[in-house]
Amino acid sequence: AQKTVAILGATGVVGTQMLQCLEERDFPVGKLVPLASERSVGKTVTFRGERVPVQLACPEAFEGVDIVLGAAGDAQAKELMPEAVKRGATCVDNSHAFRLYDEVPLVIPEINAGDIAKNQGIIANPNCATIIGLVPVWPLHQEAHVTRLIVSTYQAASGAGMPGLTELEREMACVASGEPVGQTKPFQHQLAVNLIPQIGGFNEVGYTSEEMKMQNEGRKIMHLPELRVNCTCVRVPVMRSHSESITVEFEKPLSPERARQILEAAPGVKVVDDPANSVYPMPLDTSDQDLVYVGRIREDLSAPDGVNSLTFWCCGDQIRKGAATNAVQIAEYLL
Ligand code: 2RA
Repeated sequence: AQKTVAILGATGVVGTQMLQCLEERDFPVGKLVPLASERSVGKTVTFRGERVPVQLACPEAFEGVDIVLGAAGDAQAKELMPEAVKRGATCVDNSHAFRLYDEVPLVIPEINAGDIAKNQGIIANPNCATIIGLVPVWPLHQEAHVTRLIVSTYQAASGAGMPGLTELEREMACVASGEPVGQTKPFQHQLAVNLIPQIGGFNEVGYTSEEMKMQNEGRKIMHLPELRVNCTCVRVPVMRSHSESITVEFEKPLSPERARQILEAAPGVKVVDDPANSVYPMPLDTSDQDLVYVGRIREDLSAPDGVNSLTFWCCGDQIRKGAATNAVQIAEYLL
């Protein structure tokens, strides 16, 4: 049956991508309700070739809405998602606001689609780096039981939304022309020809909020409360794909060859791994598509005797599988 679908944050990078995913996946949208803040009211979005006016995001806007795709920040999600649920909608929210609430399923469909049915009106979309890292980890876990992850992420500017994309483009132009970069918002420092080892704020033991998401969300999604995670999240001068170097410790032995075999059959994964010919995942190849590319699959030479450990490299589109596509895939389970 056709659904009335609202997109909260319809004019942002993720909201715009959600529209494109709904079209591509032929989602049964009977009526589209694009919602945004005051400054975007009056704009239009294009959906199935038609221009649809953007409405003000407010509680009343959710009257008659069946499904809400949330692409707004934590504060607006916290204020408006419960209002939408009150009016009978089911929400798939991409903000961090509800991800760790016990009553809110946190879902990557390739891993825990079964949790969707437990929702009480809100289903949370995980953080982009969590999604891109766990899509390949999960099938390996199913065979060899993961106990520990050591992750370094190389996160694209798009993670900071349109402001991140436009700032990196601006800075690259400055560097090319020899002009001083000047301000660096939304980043703490200049990103062009640089790396910034900070995404979010630091906690009292020196980890950022982004790094703690990998541990806290990973435990909830994979139902592994004992999972041990050490994560370092770095902002890199790349437009829209996140990359991750992941070392996985397992209870049982798992060879690189067997891991490659498992990943070649895994949902949402594409194995791109021929180092002898310099073939491996790269952001230039993974942008604007929905699969997580995995390569550099190899034994962890540093593993102590008796510890089963593998290392691999993966890349995925942060705006698509890292946010919009994953949310629409969850919404497909609500039909
Ligand atoms: C980032 N994961 O990359 C955060 C939010 N998208 O900035």
